[in-house]
Amino acid sequence: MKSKNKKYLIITLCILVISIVTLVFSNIKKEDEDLAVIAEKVNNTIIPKPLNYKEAEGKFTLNKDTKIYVKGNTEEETTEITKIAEYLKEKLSPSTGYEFTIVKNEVPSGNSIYLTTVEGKEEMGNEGYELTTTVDGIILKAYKPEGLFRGIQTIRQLLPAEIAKSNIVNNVEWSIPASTINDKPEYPYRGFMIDVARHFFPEDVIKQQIDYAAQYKINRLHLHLTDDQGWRIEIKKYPDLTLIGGSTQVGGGPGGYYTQEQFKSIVQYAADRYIEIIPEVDMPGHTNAALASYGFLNPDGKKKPLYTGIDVGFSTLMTDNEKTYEFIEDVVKEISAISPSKYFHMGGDEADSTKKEDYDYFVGRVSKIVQKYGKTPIGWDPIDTAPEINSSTILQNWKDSNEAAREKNMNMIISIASKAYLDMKYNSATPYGLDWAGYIPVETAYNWDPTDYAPRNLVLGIESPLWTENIATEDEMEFMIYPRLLGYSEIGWTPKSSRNWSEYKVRLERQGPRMENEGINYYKDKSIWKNK
Ligand code: TNX
Repeated sequence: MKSKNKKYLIITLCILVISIVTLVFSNIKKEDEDLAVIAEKVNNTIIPKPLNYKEAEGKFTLNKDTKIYVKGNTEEETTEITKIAEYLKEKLSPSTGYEFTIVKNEVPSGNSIYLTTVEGKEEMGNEGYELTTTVDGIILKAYKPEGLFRGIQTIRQLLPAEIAKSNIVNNVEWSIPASTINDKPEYPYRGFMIDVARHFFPEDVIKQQIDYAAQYKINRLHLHLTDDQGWRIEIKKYPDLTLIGGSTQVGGGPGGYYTQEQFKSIVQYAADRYIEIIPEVDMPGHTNAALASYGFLNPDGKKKPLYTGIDVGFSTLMTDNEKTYEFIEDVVKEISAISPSKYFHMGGDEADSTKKEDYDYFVGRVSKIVQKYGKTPIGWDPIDTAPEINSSTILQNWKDSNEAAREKNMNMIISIASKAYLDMKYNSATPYGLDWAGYIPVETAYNWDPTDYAPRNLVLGIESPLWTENIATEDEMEFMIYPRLLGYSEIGWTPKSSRNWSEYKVRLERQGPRMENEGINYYKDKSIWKNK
């Protein structure tokens, strides 16, 4: 080829490559912009994103005469729905200043919010709902009261952000765009976890976090009640577990524990928000607080010293001693009696001081004790690798090592550390938390799916754990949980095919003022909230 021709060819090729690259990039950018426009237009900033949202003409505006009507299929159901109406009223009254009189078993006649299970369709499932807003009012219909509770979270988010304030706000038009929403969750298990063992958080802090999470349709809170640094639940037969084992925490602070009455009160508070509390007693490792409370749990019969550092993997129960199993049975029995959840979490992680064969024997045997008290065991991996563990136990998968669980057809809760851990820092500037599984910026927290790790049919749902080695106050806790929990709630609720980061980001931005008005100390990520 002549050198002149060669030159032309190279120039043409270059132009072609540049054009393709420009085209691709401009398309990506355009897609982002389109999505932002869509989110703007539909006025739908709801998180988690509903399955179906159709906007219509007009709007419904709340005023001082708006009433809440309730009607169930039975008197009992009407009573339950009345409680949900009271909850709604509690959320709408402070900022609007309106009274929202509740009316039972009457047909609503305009200017109303009607909560009903009458004609609620079975295919909606327990948590699904249908929300219709016209100029006359709102009709929220569900198969079960639980679906109504999820639906009122949508109502809250359709109102202006000032609704979340706790004082009266004047000069706001409290309107909702006319629309129809059909909604139900992708997964039945959408949880978060708080480690109250490394740092103790009192009852009122836990209740506050439950109430915050309920607005994003979270339905499980797993409490990590015991670890090396603390035992946080009263066991009547073994008072020293809390008197000694609950007396400190990481860093040497005073620690604390829940009495059984306090635990029951947390369970009830959560149940009123359709959130199930799942108690965890971590074993055979992570047990120093128990070993420090009772000599009989140790090979030499002597109590271990209390521990306030943050190492893991150094403690173990004696797997070959009958006293250990008697102790566990007593503990499981007392907790099961005050915990209505069908699940009991038996830990099983990082038992680095337990030989593998002892670990296998131990978790197999403890899973049977748990079942004896009517509960389904949940365990962290590698519990699935123990031969006696089968599909009647649920794996909480944090390490992407669920091969045995797949072979055994075990259900799984997905909590992959590098995606779902609320204690991982957002970036190098995050003042609290850890980074052993990497940083988890808001986008990374959102941009994954449980089916990246396990087959769809085995996935029960997702859970995001907040470990608290480095998290000591409620403010720090909220900073780590929010806004990432909103993304996790959407991963659990909204089908993968309807989720997209660029569009989600627009909705998330709009949630900022709501969280702010509620007093949540969220991390104001500059890439989302530009002017904060
Ligand atoms: C691993 S994840 C642990 C916890 C730590 C956490 C810190 C798991 C089942 N065990 O003991 O608190 O890492 O991120």
